[in-house]
Amino acid sequence: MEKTLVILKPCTIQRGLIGEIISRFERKGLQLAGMKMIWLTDNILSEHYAHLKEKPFFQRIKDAMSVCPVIVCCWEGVDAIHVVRQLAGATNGRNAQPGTIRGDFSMSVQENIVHASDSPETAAIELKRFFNDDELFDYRMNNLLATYAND
Ligand code: IDP
Repeated sequence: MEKTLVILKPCTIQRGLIGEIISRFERKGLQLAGMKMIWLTDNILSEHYAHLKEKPFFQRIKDAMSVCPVIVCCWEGVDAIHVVRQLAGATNGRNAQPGTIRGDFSMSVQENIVHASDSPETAAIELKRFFNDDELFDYRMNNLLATYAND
């Protein structure tokens, strides 16, 4: 099992898409291990986007990520990091495949709905960046199919 970080970006909050996007991950069969709303600071954004600090759009993405609070989530499942990246789609919403989150909801590179960790190493670092240990939960999902079989 893997855990991965997803951030619902300010564009998602502003467009009223929170439920729609969370539902994509839920319906896929990922398990929610943690979720909270936070306002990202310049410090945390500089750390989070350090790999882009030489890019001309570095300040612009930091500004865009702090126009309102974001929702950070931890999703868990087999191959969760890869599965969530596949669900998110290509970085540029205009290139992302229809059926992916970015492909269905974004016409932009910057305002592309979600952040998703891109490797096990990054996921471990990013989850620590945004969650304390006691904000992530291990629990068993009820096996509803087994329950239905007894109806
Ligand atoms: P990813 O989010 O698909 O992993 P990264 O290359 O890590 O892509 O870029 C992080 C974020 O920076 C993107 O999700 C996007 O919001 C923003 N970004 C990346 N490239 C550009 C660009 O060329 N112009 C504006 N924003 C960009």
